[in-house]
Amino acid sequence: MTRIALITGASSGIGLATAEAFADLGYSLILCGRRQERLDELTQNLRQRTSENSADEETPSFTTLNFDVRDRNAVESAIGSLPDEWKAIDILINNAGNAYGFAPIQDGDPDDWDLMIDGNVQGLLYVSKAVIPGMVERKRGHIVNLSSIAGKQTYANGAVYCASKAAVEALSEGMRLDLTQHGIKVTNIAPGAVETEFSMVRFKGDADRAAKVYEGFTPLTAEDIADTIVYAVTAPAHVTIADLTILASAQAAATTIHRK
Ligand code: 8X3
Repeated sequence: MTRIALITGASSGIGLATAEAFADLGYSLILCGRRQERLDELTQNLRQRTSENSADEETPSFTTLNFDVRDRNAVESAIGSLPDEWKAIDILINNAGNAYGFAPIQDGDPDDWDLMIDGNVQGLLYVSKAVIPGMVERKRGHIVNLSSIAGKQTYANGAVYCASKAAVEALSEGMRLDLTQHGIKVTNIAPGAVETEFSMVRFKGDADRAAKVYEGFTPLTAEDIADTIVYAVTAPAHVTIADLTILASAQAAATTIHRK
């Protein structure tokens, strides 16, 4: 089998773009998400894409795991159920995560807070716990955690989302401290404004409000972030890309965007 990568949140946005970029590299993929139909569709597309692209090389394989990262038992049993040929995961992309709601702390909805902390922090930990011990045993691996500019700069109305991403920053550092000695690389990726379903989820389906986030400038695409992830995972063995912040050229800081 070719190199194996497990990607959470693979059914859309940065996860999906990373799946495509990795398939082009010939990696075999464990595509994880909550929407099985989307994962099936993605698998079909990737099979077609790789059969067209890889004439001589070994064709990568694809499999799917359907779970919500917030459900600890589901995470353990899904990843634990992988057949032997899929167990030796080389690369873990902790991408699943979302923002829910945009409000000052006094008006925040605790259900939204639970979704963000449970998904962005606990979920990342559950998946990591299911994958890291095997990497330690094999003495190799690469973990890529999707943080955000929001993990480095807190902004108004986003306290809990920013806190959840600040936790991801700390976990990336902590993982690197614990795992470097076991031959495992850890990369923290902190994107700024990327046009995906992110704002639709944050604003709970308010399409006009979501569109306004990306008005008057050229935002990043999911593919831009996938490119940086490829850069990190294809770096030479002696190089760790520890932490990358990627902003749109019109974005100077989390909430400073120069719009036309
Ligand atoms: C997404 C980027 O700036 O909307 O994490 O928080 S931002």
